[in-house]
Amino acid sequence: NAMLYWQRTAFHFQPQKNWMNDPNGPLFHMGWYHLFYQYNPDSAVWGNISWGHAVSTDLIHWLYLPLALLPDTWYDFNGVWSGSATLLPDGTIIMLYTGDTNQFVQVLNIAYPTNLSDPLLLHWVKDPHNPLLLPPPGIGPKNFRDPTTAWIGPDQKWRIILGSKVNKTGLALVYKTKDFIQYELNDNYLHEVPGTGMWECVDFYPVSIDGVEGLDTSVNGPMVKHVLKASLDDTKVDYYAIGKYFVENDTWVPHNPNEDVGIGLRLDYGGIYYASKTFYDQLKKRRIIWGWIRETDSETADLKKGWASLQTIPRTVVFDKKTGTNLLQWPVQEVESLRLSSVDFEGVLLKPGSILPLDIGSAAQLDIFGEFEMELLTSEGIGDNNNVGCGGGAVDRRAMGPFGIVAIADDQLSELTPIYFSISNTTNGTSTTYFCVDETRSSKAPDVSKQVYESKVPVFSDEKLSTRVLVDHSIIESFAQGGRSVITSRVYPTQEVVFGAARLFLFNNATHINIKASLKIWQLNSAFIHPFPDLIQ
Ligand code: DQQ
Repeated sequence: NAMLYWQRTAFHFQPQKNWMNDPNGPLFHMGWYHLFYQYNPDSAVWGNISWGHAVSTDLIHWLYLPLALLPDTWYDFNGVWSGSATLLPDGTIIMLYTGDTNQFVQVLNIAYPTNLSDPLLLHWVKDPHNPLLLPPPGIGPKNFRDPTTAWIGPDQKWRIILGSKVNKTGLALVYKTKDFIQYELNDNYLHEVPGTGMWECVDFYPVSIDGVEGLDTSVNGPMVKHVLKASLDDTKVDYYAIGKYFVENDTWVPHNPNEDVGIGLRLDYGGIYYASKTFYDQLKKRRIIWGWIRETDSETADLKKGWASLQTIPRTVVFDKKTGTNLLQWPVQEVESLRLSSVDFEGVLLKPGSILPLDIGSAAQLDIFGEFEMELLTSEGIGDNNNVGCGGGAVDRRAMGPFGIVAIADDQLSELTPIYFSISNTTNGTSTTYFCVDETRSSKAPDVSKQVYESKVPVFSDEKLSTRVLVDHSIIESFAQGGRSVITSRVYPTQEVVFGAARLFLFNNATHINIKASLKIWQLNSAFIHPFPDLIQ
């Protein structure tokens, strides 16, 4: 079926076939980036969870390797669930992971590569001491999972956190260890937030407030802030907060209690981004974040396609020094190696109520940079609409929005996905900028979930509105203001796009402003993502 074939991506990581979810244990070793992932070897739906494994020298082109870990012992019989890698100073690689036992109890396990001088880390062994930890008193057997990368304190003990909950309070348990076999549980939680429910895939790492480089996980000091991230099981959303880590008692406090973990900032406002995980890339001195993007079509469609889920383009993550309140995420620079020809558009005028095709040929694989300048035509009848946000989508007509890009559209505009800004206006002169993606007309298929995704994005008076958009068949990753806000969405166009061509447009549905748009658009090549030659699964 051509439609299902078209939806497979060209430069996003996905397995050859079957189901994938969380990214696991990312690391860099002897010239290779390793990505492990939750994988069902047998079907395009969740189950039989094993660790898939792939390697890359540039985070873009990938070679599939044989599965790294299988659910083949009593302590992970119901699944080799999520976990993280720690690289020790002596070169040892520690892989901590969650086992779901034959009794459906969540436990902590450890595995190691059998041969550290193998750059591919092909063979993994589970330690005979497994399981290392069972849920402690007061923690339910199904609420104890997803160990982080470890960091070392001044007492030379390593720390890890695991996600859990007590009643409806989401929390992170801290364990200390010297040898990764024996652990002591801290009396204090690292942090807890009432009402947020079970915390999955917690992540905890330092960011520099003055430097440009990423920080290895154990770095601390006055010029460092710590990010705590939790994936909320109840709502399936990844939330983070920035705060201070107190190593004396292993607690963390958010800088802004109103933007605590689970109630404030999100890593991605697309609502289908989950279970993200960072790692420190010691080669290029940067911190990189991976996130799992699920399908929004039906399970029946996934079974027909024979695959489900993607990983995002790996993104660098740094502290936003300008706002001082959020992270900035940006596609790793290696994605630029896929660029082919480019087209520039300078100062394209978009009058109120206009839509304009961009003559760039096919628009299924693109790297788009767009800048938008607003010219107020009249302030007459501009009104006060501070709380409408992204509203009902791109068809809204408001004083200062929406305007932006239309991706994965057909010539007749029967299917289309607008990525846009919309500015709220108040009579007292304050305004809020919203960055949005409208999926409501992205597909004629009846069994696809189609949302309007909304985020608020800080914009300074010396800044133009800017966006970068990566288009790859059924996924669109959109970044605003240098990565202050990110929205990932999935699109499943039907006949016209698939059998004609995907097109790109600009639009301005605002009533009181002209838009001047400047764009640079690259066609992107496909990445090479194949089985490692001569290695049979
Ligand atoms: N996925 C894993 C768990 C984790 C969840 C199981 C998050 O370890 O909590 O596949 O998506």
